[in-house]
Amino acid sequence: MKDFQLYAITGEAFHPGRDLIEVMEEAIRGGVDIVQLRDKTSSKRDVLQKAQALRELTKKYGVPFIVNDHIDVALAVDADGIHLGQDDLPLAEARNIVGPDKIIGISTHQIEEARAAEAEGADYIGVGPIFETKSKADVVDPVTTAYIQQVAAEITIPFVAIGGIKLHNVEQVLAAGARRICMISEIVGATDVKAVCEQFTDILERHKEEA
Ligand code: TZP
Ligand code: MG
Repeated sequence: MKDFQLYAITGEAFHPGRDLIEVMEEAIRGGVDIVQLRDKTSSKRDVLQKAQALRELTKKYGVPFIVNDHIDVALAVDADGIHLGQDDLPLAEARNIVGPDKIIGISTHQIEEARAAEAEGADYIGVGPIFETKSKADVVDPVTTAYIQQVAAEITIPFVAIGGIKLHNVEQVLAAGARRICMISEIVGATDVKAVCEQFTDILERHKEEA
């Protein structure tokens, strides 16, 4: 898959009164280089409609588009991939459905899950929640930056750190070995979405130069 560093997940609850596509376009213009539609409450039909609009937007900017949970919606809109949790369809079954060319990302919370995802052919893994987050229901306890260090030392597929990442703590995440970061609230809940993404992009680029 095309590499990425700044991953934005949708979270419409964080921008009441603002249009989903407008917010995500600002994020992309600020440097977001992969977008995920995550919607745990809307009807399938509404998720499909949002996915269609986001597919159009991401295609315009050449940014990969991932759909959380809904494999059927991902296929219907020709998304670039899907993101699955530990309780979703097993990777092998999902791979059978989407075929070899789609990106499959898996959320992991411990090194055993990361090893399994790598062995089973995931394209990338999520590593988190690093810090406390209010953006996910029934979330497990923070795994802390110690889990980033473990994954960085052992796992060879791309991994993205997620969960409670903010401008004020992102340096800890990068110092632990993460090169890709993923956020909901800090990005889509920002007053100036583009400016926040530009700041994250600058931090990531600076870190690359120092590495
Ligand atoms: N998976 C692990 S933590 C999380 C998800 C979807 C929520 C991340 O949201 P935020 O607002 O960046 O903490
Ligand atoms: Mg899921």
